[in-house]
Amino acid sequence: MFQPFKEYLEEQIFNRFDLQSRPIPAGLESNISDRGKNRATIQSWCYQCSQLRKIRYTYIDAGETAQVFNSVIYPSHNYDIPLLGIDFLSFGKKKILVVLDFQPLFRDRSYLGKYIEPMGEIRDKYNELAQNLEMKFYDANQYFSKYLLFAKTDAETVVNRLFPAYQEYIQLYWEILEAAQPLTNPDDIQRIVKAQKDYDQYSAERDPAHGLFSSYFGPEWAERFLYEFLFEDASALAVASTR
Ligand code: BLA
Repeated sequence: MFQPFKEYLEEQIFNRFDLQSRPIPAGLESNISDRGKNRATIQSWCYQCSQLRKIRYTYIDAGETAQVFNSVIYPSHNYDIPLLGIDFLSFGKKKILVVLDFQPLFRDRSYLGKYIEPMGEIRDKYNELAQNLEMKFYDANQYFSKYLLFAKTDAETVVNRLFPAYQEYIQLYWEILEAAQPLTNPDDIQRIVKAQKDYDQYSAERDPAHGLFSSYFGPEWAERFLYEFLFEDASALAVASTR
């Protein structure tokens, strides 16, 4: 279902950047859960280049039961620009949830004006994908922008509307990256290191996929996948007792 989205992202990053593979901890690159007819596979890829320190994406294929494409692009620490966040989920073909955003690291007006306002024009073309749904796991005011695409939708809309919207958001993301002035002051760079780390901590603690990973691949694998790969700058100790 989301394979063309993965291929588009790959085509973009391979052609635009001088990519190097970024290692994925042993055992976390892929996994297969075989419970009779409910076979599920998960596979992840990770790259880096001078402007982007971590480009990761994951595909879960459980046939009709579940298809997921999830990705986060982390800019290098000398760029203060938002992270690109993608979370497209389809369960049993009927329940399709899509989220796409430039995830802001800061919320002051000048930051939002510079990096989030430009999304508005695209967002306004895709009203049906911006449904103002309530968030149950996350806080919409942390690491989400007001122009995020967030919708419960159907397969036809995924093809006809989400795909062009996705391409436009990604193109705008490259434009913002290209226009961004690299930071040189060590204190400014440290501020980004901390903000990206806080994002990982927040995301690891709230990730609604923990249960999904755990049910397919077991709780130990799920915990490792979250803290050693997806959000590797988060510390697991802080939440060990809450799960
Ligand atoms: C929701 N994301 C979800 C849900 C799952 C995942 C299972 C709950 C769906 C439901 O309501 O039943 C799945 N999350 C994943 C997977 C990975 C993951 C498979 O991290 C990793 C491989 N989530 C992101 C990113 C964004 C994001 C980058 O990982 C930003 C665009 C958003 N996911 C997001 C939001 C929701 C969601 C906003 C709704 C959660 C809520 O209601 O609070």
